[in-house]
Amino acid sequence: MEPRRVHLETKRVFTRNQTCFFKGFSYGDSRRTILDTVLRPREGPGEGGKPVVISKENQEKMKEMFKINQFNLMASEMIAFNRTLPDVRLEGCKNKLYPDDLPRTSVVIVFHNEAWSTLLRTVRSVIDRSPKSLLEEVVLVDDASERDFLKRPLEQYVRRMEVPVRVVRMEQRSGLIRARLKGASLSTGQVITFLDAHCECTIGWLEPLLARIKLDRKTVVCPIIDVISDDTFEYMAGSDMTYGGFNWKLNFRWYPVPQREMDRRKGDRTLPVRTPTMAGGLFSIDRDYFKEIGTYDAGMDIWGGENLEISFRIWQCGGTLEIVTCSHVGHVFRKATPYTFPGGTGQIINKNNRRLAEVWMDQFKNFFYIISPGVTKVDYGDITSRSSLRQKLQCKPFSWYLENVYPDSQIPRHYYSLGEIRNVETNQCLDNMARKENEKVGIFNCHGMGGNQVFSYTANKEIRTDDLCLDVSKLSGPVMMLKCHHLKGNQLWEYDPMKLTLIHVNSNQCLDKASEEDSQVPSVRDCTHTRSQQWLLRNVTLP
Ligand code: UD2
Ligand code: MN
Repeated sequence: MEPRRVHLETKRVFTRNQTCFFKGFSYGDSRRTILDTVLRPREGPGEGGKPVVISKENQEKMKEMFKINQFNLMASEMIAFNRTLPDVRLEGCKNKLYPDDLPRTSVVIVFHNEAWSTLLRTVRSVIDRSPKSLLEEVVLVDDASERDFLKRPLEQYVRRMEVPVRVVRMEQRSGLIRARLKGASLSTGQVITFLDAHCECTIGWLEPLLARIKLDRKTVVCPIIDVISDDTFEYMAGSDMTYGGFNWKLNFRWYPVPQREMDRRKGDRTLPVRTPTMAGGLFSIDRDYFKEIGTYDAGMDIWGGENLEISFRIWQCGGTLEIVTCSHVGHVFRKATPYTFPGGTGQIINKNNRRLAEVWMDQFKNFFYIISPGVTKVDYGDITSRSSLRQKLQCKPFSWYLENVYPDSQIPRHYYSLGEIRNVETNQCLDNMARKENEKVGIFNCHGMGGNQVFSYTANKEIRTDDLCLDVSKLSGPVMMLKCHHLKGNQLWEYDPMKLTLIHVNSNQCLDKASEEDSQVPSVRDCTHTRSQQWLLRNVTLP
């Protein structure tokens, strides 16, 4: 998963906390931390969320240690478990008042080979920054870790904490999905809050989450996920202007909150954002509702897919999924996974994704299948119980979700074609060449295998490959691949099914075969209606 774009807030934390405290607002047990901060501003490494600097002589050791968890373990070990953090909330969040009788929550944290310091800092921050009256317990689920310090030493350590902290063990490596199911089933709070094992909760994180659930038990809520740097452990506020989506490959992605959602909230950024998907790791849900909508798909292994699966399910089966912008929790985003995927990373993630596509996405699963060649060969096991769950709950079709929840989705609700775009003269196909955003689209011999040669000509007259759209901003090109903006403009193409031309409307030029200068990119030229400007939009059939 990629970290969301971050914006830095100035760190006026101490004065802000002080003001809040003396105004007498209730912050529960975080008061102790506030008092500490006010009376003795702490100076240690990482305090106030500042980055940790590792000395020159320790750089080699630091790099070695990084490999253990794929984050700067040395930095993490230097930081206090109860380090102070900036109050990154919007001003309008700081004096909101919440009902006294909020439901209590259990916090379930699953881990496999987590570092001691990140795990304990997660637990500490939960306990220090949650009002005791709202925190039922913390349940730590050890997914068959292979590190001795996570066995008895962990149990002994957490026994001394002021809130019950239970450690339960999976008998064998099960993956985060089944580990969370076990933690949920053994916990007792009215609400279940899931967190990853390398998080830090900030002041006031819990009340706004629970308040939404109290208002409507079918609302599932996520905090804004702030970024704890994997390099320095610096704490950086996440943006309230992005929400959760996904691309054709079924990767979770952050996208800008669209105007319609800003309008619905009348521009008030302190109100919760309705989000099409959740990142997966951090959310609160009413226990009975979690059960009612079918918890998780226990047929999913290790990692991946469960976040989109529960998101689709919540929306399609009558619930609501929100990002509560007044709640901030930090998470260490990593660039690589530190642990094994028994059976192969691709195999497992593809299996999980196939299960969610088969159960929830109806015919739109083809976008996933066609852009991921070979994935249809992956066995996804038995899904009958999940399909009958969908039946039983009378969940709405995926097209309803696209129409009503995610109209700005990367998967178009309506489209003319999904497949290759072939040049009549050269018989070559448009090809994204595995290039990235802001690069030129390519052209290459057609291979008929989908993947990089899959484009969709949508009802909005965009030519898309995944979340990128063909875009021309200069006369005579080049044709670039930019994030689709849904505003037509330079991304508007008119296909003439008789003449077979693809006209770029803004420049009034035609898509043409490769130019002399570069044989691997298509060109745009004045329309001459020659064969090199004719294109066949073919629906590729799945293997
Ligand atoms: C994100 C989510 C994560 C999960 C995942 C998709 C956030 C911040 N994180 O990936 O919660 O939804 O997407 O599946 O939204 N773990 C186990 N057993 C395993 C593997 C992992 O217990 O076999 C634990 C792991 O120690 C961690 C949690 O599951 O506490 C999530 O794993 P991750 O941190 O590697 O996932 P992340 O943040 O990349
Ligand atoms: Mn994580």
